[in-house]
Amino acid sequence: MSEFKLIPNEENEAATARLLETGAKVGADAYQFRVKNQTPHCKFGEQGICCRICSMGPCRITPKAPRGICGCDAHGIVGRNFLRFVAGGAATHSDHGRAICETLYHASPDGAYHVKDPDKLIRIAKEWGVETEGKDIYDLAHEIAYLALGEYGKVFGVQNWLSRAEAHTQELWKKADIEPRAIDREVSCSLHMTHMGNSSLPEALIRQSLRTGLADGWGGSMAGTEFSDVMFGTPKPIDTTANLGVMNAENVNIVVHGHDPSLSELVCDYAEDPEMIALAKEQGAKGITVSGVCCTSNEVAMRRGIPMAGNFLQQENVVLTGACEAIVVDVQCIFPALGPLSKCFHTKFITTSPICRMPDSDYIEFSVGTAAEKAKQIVKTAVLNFKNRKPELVHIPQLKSKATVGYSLEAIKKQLDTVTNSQVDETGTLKPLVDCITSGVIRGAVAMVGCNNPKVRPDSAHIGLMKKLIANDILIVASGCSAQAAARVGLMDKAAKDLCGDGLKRVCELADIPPVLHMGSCVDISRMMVLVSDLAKDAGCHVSQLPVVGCAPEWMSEKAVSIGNYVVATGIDTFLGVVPQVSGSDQVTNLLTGGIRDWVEAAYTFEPDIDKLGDEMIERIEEKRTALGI
Ligand code: CUV
Ligand code: SF4
Repeated sequence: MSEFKLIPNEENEAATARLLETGAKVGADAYQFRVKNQTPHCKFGEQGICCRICSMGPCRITPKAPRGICGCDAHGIVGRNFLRFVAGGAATHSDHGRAICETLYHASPDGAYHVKDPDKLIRIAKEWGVETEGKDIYDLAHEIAYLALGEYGKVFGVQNWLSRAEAHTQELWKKADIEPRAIDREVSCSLHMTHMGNSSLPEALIRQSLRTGLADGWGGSMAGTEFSDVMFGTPKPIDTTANLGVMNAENVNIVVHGHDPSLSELVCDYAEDPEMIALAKEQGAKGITVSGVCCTSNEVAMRRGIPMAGNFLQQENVVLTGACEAIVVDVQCIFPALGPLSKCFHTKFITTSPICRMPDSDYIEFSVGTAAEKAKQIVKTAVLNFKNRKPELVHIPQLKSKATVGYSLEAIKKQLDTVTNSQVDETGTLKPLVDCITSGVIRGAVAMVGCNNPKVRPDSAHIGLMKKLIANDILIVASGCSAQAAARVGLMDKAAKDLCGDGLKRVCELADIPPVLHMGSCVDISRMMVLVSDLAKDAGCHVSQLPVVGCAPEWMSEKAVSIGNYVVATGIDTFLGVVPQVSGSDQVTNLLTGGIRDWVEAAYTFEPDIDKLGDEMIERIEEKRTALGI
């Protein structure tokens, strides 16, 4: 009998309820209340049939008014809205990637940013046909960073990294005319196509949506992942802890939130500085605890074992503990609510990026040139704020799980090698995994990704699906807030093997891995794209034939839809638990859930019933196995 127990969702929910009691004492607002004020949502918006891209409108489609003033029908309006949604997401991820490239361009041996993984840099240089022999590693870093920045605006040609895809995938992209050109061009072209009086043909709009998604996944996000690894190290398995109990009532608590590791890495560095720790002790604290929220948390957890306080919908909770000296943010997925909320407590809400300016925050602008000095200022501000804490408001829920994280593709290959003791080259092989899948010891794999969303009982879909899948011998790779949902209940504890079917359990024991592998932040879904491509190459089949699917059961952001598009366009069936705002057009819906299969051999399934969603994924995996004859 298994002795291992996950933290039940009820306990997490009780912890949130208790935190909201503290909030009530100080007059704090919270998303749970704002959801009530915003429901029911606008029906036109929900179905995607409101158009406000020109000032003859806004126009809304109804049975009595089937066309906007310009004559655009529901299909054109829904398709344009969808494409704009994708463009927003692709722009966001890719701009994050660009910031990483810029940081690398300024890396220097005596500066704040270094080349920690020179081997990876050299591998990329060889891939891109850049001479490496006899070059200083920093000169090479600057050269590659310059080329990478050029990918955003390259004049002709398509994204460099498309060549990593399996050959058949590349052919499909070419045939469907969705190979992404310059990253910025695809985003810009999407805005152009959706301007008043341009495309209203669903097929053209969805084709561009896929292309723009690919510019993200195989362009901007991949740059974010690869060059973060070059500078901060390629993740390797590392132990950490997760859930709100990682905050420490006796310490100064700094919470990092956002996406760009350039900020959080340095904050972590300074929090370890003896001078800062001494200062914290002078203030009456025992030390300094840095923990994370959202993707920035994934970044520093994977590389340094920094504990994960929570995911997207936990961001208000960390402030509600009354024990957060500073919540330090860079870009993306940050609630503007943190401003007013932090004012109800002693918490400093520190914004740092010109991309993300918010009222009621302390703005400490962070840039490559001033990084070290600003990171120190941020840590110091937090430490000096400890004395302002109101002890009567402090309550940290005592929930904490163990997690092993850091499964980059390189790390997965290495871990598999330890099982087979095979002698492989520096980049390794996925053959042992192929063998496990072929023999049926593992039935397949699911990439669990994306946010949480108050439209779903937070994290219940992530956790429920993962439990069901691993019990059915399906391996999970996870990223983003999905990964954090898993970590905070214990699914990334190696002991969680006890919750698996016999086959997966054996693999977990042999390979010494948890059944849910943490592959990183949302930009790191690019790691998963290379993983499936390599898997297909090693298995000698196409990506679309692999018993592998993608799932974002609680997604909410534009970025998530951009991700969905590149996952599908890479040949992986993708299952969404929150229906995108396209239901107002059967043509667009049919394309996304079926028609695009003719182009990319994969499509979406929308299913808000989470149990059914799980069943359908398992069914799809088994269908693919049958088709392969395994
Ligand atoms: Ni980038 S996009 S809430 S932090 S996964 Fe988390 Fe991940 Fe969604 Fe945002
Ligand atoms: Fe209305 Fe057409 Fe203008 Fe959209 S583009 S707001 S449908 S007139």
